[in-house]
This record gives sequence, C-alpha cells and structure tokens, in this order.
Amino acid sequence: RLEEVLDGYPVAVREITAEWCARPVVVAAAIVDEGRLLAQQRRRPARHAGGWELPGGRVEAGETEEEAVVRECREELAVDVRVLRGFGTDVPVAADRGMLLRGYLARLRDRSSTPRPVEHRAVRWVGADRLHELEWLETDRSLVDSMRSALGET
Ligand code: 9L3
Ligand code: MG
Repeated sequence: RLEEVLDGYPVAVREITAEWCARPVVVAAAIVDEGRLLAQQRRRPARHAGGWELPGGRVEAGETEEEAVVRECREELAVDVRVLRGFGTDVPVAADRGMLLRGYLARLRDRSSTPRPVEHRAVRWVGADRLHELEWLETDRSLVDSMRSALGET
C-alpha cells in the first residue's frame, strides 16, 4: 500500500518515508540531577507553545534511540548526556498518528554544564513533588508518575 502511494516519487523521498514509517519513535529524555529533573517549555508549533515537555525528538535514519537522545540534548540544550535506561511506557503521539513517545533516563556527562534553551522558550529543573504542577504536553503528562518513580530510584 505504502509502495503504491509512493510509486513515482524520487528514491530519496521513498527511502526517507519508509524509514520513518518503520521507526515511528520519538525519544524523550528525563535528565536527572540531585533529585530534580529537567523540563523545557516549547516555543512552537502554536498548538504546543507554552507547554512543557521532556527534551527529545524523532529518531533519525541510521541512529539508535540512545544516540537520538544524545543528539537531541546537544541540539536542544547544548549539553552532553549519558543515557542510563528506558523508563515508563510508550505514549502514542496523538498529532502524529502511529508515532510513539519513549522515555529514557539520562544524566549530564559534565555536572557543571548548564542546559540552555537553544530553540525552546525556557528550561527548568523540577523536584519530584513539583512535577505535577507544570503544564505538560498531554503526552508528557502521562509520563509524570514514571518520572517521579525514576527520580526516586536515582
Ligand atoms: N513530542 C511530545 N513530547 C516530547 C517530545 C520530545 C515530542 N517530550 C511530540 C511533539 C511532536 C512530535 O513528538 O508532535 C515530534 O517531536 P519534535 O520533533 O517536535 O520535538
Ligand atoms: Mg524536540
């Protein structure tokens, strides 16, 4: 079916589309330090602007999910992280049918480095008991309980 739809498109478009359809994962990094977790506030698109989320984004062709976490944290926060393990349960990303948000627990490689909002409105360190107060994106909201447990275990 997909091949029929894409028939006639340039090879590059067919390959990229096939890759995205095969790996519909968006990684979300729970960066933890001293009992707090880093949240960031989106600037765009309009329907997400002002909402808080875990840093992350789509896994690209040729990289592992852990590599995607490291790349996204470099791009969005200008810091290097080390991925510890996955956490929580996959969350369907409503706006992008078939895509799944998958959480990974991570730490700053250099604890004296300071994450900054390269393309976001703001970043904030949040303690376990304050996590529920943020205006999370709907997808990330459903990971809050898992974030709390993960924070408690680190
Ligand atoms: N998304 C939701 N929560 C998150 C992240 C990183 C992403 N913590 C959603 C927003 C978009 C899609 O996943 O619909 C792709 O993410 P991005 O590339 O816009 O960051
Ligand atoms: Mg992103």
